[in-house]
Amino acid sequence: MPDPNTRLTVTAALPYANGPLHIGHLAGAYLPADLYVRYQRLTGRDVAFVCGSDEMGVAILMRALREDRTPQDIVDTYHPLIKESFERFGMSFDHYGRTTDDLHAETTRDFFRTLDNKDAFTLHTKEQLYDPKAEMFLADRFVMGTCPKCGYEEAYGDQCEQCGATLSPDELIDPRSTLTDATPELRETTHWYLPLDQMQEKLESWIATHPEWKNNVRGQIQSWFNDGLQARAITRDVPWGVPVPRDVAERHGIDAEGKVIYVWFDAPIGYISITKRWAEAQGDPGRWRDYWQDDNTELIHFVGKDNIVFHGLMFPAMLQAHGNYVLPENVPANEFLNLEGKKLSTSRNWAVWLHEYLDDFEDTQGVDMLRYALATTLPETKDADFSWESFQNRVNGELADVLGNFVNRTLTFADRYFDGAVPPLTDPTDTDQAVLDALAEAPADIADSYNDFRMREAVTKTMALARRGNKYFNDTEPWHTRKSDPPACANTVHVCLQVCAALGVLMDPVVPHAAARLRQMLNLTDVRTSTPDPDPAPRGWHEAGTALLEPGHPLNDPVILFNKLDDDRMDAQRDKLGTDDTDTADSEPTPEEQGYESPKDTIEFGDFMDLDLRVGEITHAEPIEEADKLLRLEVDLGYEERQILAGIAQHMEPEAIIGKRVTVVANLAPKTMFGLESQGMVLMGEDRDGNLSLLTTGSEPGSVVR
Ligand code: B3M
Ligand code: ZN
Repeated sequence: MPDPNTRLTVTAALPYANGPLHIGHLAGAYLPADLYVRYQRLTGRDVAFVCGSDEMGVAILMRALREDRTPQDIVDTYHPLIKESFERFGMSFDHYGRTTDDLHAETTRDFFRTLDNKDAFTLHTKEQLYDPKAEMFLADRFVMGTCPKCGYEEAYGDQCEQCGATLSPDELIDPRSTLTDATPELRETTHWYLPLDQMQEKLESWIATHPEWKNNVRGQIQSWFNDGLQARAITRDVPWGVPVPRDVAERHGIDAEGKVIYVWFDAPIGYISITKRWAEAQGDPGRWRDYWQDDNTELIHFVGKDNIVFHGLMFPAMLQAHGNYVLPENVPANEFLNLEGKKLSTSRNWAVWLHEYLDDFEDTQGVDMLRYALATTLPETKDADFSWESFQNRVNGELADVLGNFVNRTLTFADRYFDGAVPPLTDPTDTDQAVLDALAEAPADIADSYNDFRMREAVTKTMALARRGNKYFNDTEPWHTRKSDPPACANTVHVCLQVCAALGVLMDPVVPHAAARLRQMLNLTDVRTSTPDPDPAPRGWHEAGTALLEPGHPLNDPVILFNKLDDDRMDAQRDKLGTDDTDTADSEPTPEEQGYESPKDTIEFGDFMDLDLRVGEITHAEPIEEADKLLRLEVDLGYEERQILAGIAQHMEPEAIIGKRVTVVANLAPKTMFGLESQGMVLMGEDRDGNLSLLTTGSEPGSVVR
C-alpha cells in the first residue's frame, strides 16, 4: 500500500509519432495508466502524469523514407493526430509533450554529458555497414539480405521476420542497402556504449528489492539477467535524432558529425523533459525536480510488454549512473491484446483505430463504452482478446442494464415519488443496512485492486456495487412498498441514492463522462474529480462509502446514461476489419480461408466445467421411421441408461456403432423430437467436407471427460 503522502510521477510509454493509435496501445499502457492516475487523484494524491510523442529514432526515419517525406513532416502529421485522439479518449495527462522539443534535446544532451563526465560510458570502434551511394552508415533496419538461419531472402539487419531470429547486419548473406540497393561496405565507426554488463550486479540487487512487481515483468527481467546483460550502443550514425554534443565528442577526439543519440536513450529522458514543460506551464519551472529528484516520490512506468527491458533495466541503469534521480517504484507492464481471436496487425488492418472509433461513436457515451470494455479486458497477466461481440455484451449487459438501469430507476423513482429530493432513512432493516455496509467497504476494497495494479478487478468490483444496488432495488420492491409501507420505500430510495452517489465517484476513473453526468443528476458538486488539478474538495475516494447525500438534498432530472448498441453497428465495425489488405497476399490464410469453421471466443475454465461430459456405451441403435437423418440410440452411462437421438443416420449404419464407447454431453436439457425424448448428445468430429465420426474412447461407461 503506497504512502498517501508521497508524490506520484506516472508515465505512459511515449508512442512513436509514425502512425495512429489503436486499441492495442490503449490496452497495453494508456488506459491502465489513466485508470490508476484518476483513482490516485480521487484519493487526493499529488500526481504528475506525463506522456508525449516519441519523434526521434529510426522508426520515424523509415516511414519518412518510405513515403519520400522528411522525418519532421511525419511527426508533424502524427503528433497532433495522436494528441487529439488521446484527448478525445479522455486520457487525463497533466502534460502531453513531444521529443522534437528543444528543451528535450537540451535535457538529453545534459544527461548524456553528465554520464560521459562520470565515465559511465564505454567507447568502442567497430566496423559497420556503410552505403557508399547514400554516403551514410546503415541502421540495422536499412540492411536486408538472406537469413543465415532459414534462408529467407528479405531478412532485416536486426531480425528475420520469417523465422524470428535476432540477427546482426554482418550475419546476413548477400546484404544490400534498402535505400539504394547498393552492396554495403564495412567502415570503422566509434560509438558510446552503456556498459550494462558491468551494471548487472547493481541492477540485480535493486530489482531484488521489488518482489511485488508483476510476474510477467519480473520474469522477463530475470531472463535478461540469466542471459547476461550486454553493453548497448547508445549512439548511432543516422541522419535523425538528438545530435551527440560536440563538446562531449571532442573530449574523446571524435568527430560528432552525423552522430545522434540512440532513441531508446533519449525517449525515456522525454518523461523528464515533458515534466519540465508541465512545470513551466504551472508557472513554477523548478517544480519538475520534486517529481524526479525528491526521495518522497514514487515513479511508475506504464508500458506494453515489448518495452519492459527499457523501463525495467536500461532507463534505471541510466538513472542510477546519473545519481540524482529516483528509480522506478514499479513497471506495471501489460501483455498483448488480440482482436477477434487474432493477433493485431497494422499492415493487414487487423486493428481498431482509435481515431476511427471516435468518429464512429462520436459522443462521450462511446468513449466511456470503449474505456469500460477495454478496462474489463486488459491483458494484465496474459494476452487477452477483444471482440465486438464482447464489447456489445459489456455495453448492453453491464453499462446499460446494470449501471444505467440502476441509476435511472433510482432517480426516476426519487423524481416521481419524492419530489426530486433525497428521502430520509428511518429504522433501516437488515437488508438496507447490509447494502450500506457493503457500500462502506467498497472504496478500500477497490483501492486494494488499483494499488496492486489489478485494474480489471478494480473495475469489476466497482460494477459489482451497481449490481448489488440493482438487486437490492428489485428485492425491496419499492413499487409495492410505495403504497404498503412508505417509510420502507423511502429507505430503499435513500440507500440507492447513496450507492448512486458513491458510483459517481468510484466510476469516475473508468467512465469519467458518465460519472460526471451522474453527479450532475445527483446535484453532487462538492466531491473531488479525477481530472488534472481538480478543485480541492474535502470528499473523494475514501469518503465515497459514507452517505454523500443529506436527506432533503435536491436532485436534478434523470437522463439516460447509456443507450444500447444494436447488431448493425457491431456488424459495421466487424466489416471494417482487414479491409485494407495491401499486405494480405503473403500473410497466413485464416482458418475460414482454409475451409475450417471460425474459431470461437475464449471461454473461462468455469464455463467448460459446467459441461458434464461422460463416456457412454451405445447398447442399441435403430432408425426412426419419419426422420431420415436421425438414429435412436440407447446409451449406457454406467450409472444410468439414456435414450439419445443423434443426427447421424446418413453417416453410419446402426449395426456398426453398437458397442462403441463415445463421448456424451450428459447434462444437456432434454428435448423431444418426433415424439421421442432425447436425453443428451453424442459428440462427433465433423471434417471440412461435413463427414461425421464418433469420438470413441476406451474408458469405461460413466467416466468423466475432462
Ligand atoms: N516509442 C516504443 C513503443 O512505442 C517507444 C516507447 C518509448 S517510451 C520511453 O513501443
Ligand atoms: Zn530466418
